[in-house]
Amino acid sequence: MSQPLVTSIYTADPSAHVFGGRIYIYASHDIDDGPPLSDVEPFKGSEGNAFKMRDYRVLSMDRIGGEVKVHPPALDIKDVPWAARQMWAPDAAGKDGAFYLYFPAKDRAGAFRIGVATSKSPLGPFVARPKPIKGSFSIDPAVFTDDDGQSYMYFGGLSGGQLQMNSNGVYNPTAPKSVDLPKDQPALMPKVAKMRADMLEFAEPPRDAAIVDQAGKPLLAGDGARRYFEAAWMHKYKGKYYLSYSTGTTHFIAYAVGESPYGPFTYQGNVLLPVQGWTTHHSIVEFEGRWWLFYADSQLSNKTWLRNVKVTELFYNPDGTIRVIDPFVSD
Ligand code: FUB
Repeated sequence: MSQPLVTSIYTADPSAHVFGGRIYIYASHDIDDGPPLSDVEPFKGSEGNAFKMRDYRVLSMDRIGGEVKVHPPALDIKDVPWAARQMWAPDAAGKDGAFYLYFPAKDRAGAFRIGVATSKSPLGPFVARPKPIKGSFSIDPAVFTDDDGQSYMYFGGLSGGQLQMNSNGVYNPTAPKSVDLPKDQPALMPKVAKMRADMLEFAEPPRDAAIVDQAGKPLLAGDGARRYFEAAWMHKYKGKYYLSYSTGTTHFIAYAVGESPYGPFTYQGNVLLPVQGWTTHHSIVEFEGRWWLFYADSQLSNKTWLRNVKVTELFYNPDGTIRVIDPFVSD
């Protein structure tokens, strides 16, 4: 069983990247800040209220197994003009010597939006743009840059992540609170949008990144063990696009493979079996010719909202499928 990478603070939702030969992990910074936020206006209907994060901390290391440095706050909610609360799972990207931190937070109306902050260093401090990305909503941004230099953002999360409140791209806080659409309808899909060359805005309206079964049919809302819930991540392996994600209520990290960054993505199976705690969130990154799964569980606190990030090696089978990882079994 992998052990927490750091124990001095609680961290979750690790998005790992290699910049200049060093591994950087952009994580949620979990805090124990009293009881869950109350279910009152303007936040009525929101869930995930125990996750009250207010800043981001970056972890870094020069190799897997090496010393893990915990860096000072990279971005604090007080320095984000539009954000009111709940800085959830972030991601980062680097381009032409600049670094971009992407993050969801609730605005003053209680709607999750996705912001971007910039820095000359992968460690920050990052300076937030005054407004969220136009046309952004929901949570869990993951920015993938293809071999041709074009970047795409994948995002969205059900339930407390509000994907079901944004079905037309317009925030509707009175949308049914139920996690899923009717069971026999196609599930809500993660969203994908091309990023503008300056990495600060979408270059197009977000569209569905369809996850389909082997027959090419969209996964259904009632297919809880396979349908998308939150925590999208994109990586490329041998020319194919691997979209991995959390199934939320059933606690798997699953994956689906496509021929284009837009999909459709055909469901393949699981990457990671359920971890300790309710949430599961990951990233997959290549470092020096080996592949690594960064993930989080609640080993240190035994509380679902106080998590710790971990890493374990990920292996492909010769046919390109991923060997399933059981977090409670060491190799
Ligand atoms: O950390 C808060 C939320 O929990 C994330 O945004 C989700 O992916 C889940 O891990």
